[in-house]
Amino acid sequence: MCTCACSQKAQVPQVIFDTDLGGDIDDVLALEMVLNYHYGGQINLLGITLSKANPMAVQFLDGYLRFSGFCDNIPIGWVYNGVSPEEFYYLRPSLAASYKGKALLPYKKGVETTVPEGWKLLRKLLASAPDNSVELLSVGMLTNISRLIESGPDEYSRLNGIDLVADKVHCLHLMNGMFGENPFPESNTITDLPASRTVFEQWPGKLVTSGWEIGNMIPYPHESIENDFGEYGSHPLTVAYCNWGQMPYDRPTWDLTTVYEALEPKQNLFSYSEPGTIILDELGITHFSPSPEGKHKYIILDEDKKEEAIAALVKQVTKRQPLKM
Ligand SMILES: [Ca+2]
Repeated sequence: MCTCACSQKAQVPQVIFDTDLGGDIDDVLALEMVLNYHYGGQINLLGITLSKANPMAVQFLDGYLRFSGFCDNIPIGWVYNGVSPEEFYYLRPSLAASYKGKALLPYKKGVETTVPEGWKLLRKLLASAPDNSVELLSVGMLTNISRLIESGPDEYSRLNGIDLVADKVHCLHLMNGMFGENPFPESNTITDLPASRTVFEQWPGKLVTSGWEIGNMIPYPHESIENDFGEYGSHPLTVAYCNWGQMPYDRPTWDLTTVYEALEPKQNLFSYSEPGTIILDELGITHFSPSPEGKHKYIILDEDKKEEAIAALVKQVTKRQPLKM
């Protein structure tokens, strides 16, 4: 049965989720969080764009949306000619999985059908959104976001990318960079470094990022994977998780922290740095310069809030579970 979270659409945050689903497993958990917020009517999910350049990512996402009851209600865009086509571990086995004789991911869309360019879909969705209304979340490489802000006027908007996001996006929320002592190039930053540098240098509005160190502080408990999603094999999240690594393992919650920071109303789990400017150097190392007029912030988690953070993320990931099959 298809689901449409149609009520109170105008009163809740308008959200676009950009993900490199198909790489690390935390994207699947973050996707489940976003869908649960949408299902619960707490957000209006306008669309999802994929920055993972493997075509099976489209099939996985489309199948996952159908498994979750959303059918064709949520537009999908894909990063054509992206930087990371590697297959990695869970796309193929998840797409091949079945439960009680039915495909677990009953996809209909693939890149050979009519899946638009990620940046083009972003332009379309932003053009029709109210001014200053969109929370734009990106938890992967910034290829789609970079292409968006470098785009020119088109059939959707007379504005160029910079002016379009300045008008429509309330805040850009990222999982990107690393703050604190001994920083190293963070994976999302370095995998498409030109795109990352373009976004940090040219994004015209507010930008909040969750650095590598935040998600790394909060391991997702494997017990939740084992216990909260029904019988093993009945949910694509658990099939993907168990194919990404050797169970039992507790994966850091990098992408989940971005979703929680962006979408949890009045969240006081994380605190924020002072305002400033984030710069990525030519090696992909993150540098932060505080300044009162700066538009960038990064999030901070106090050591004594770690357990609270784990519980909060698990609660949102498992909100709809177990599904009735
Ligand atoms: Ca990711």
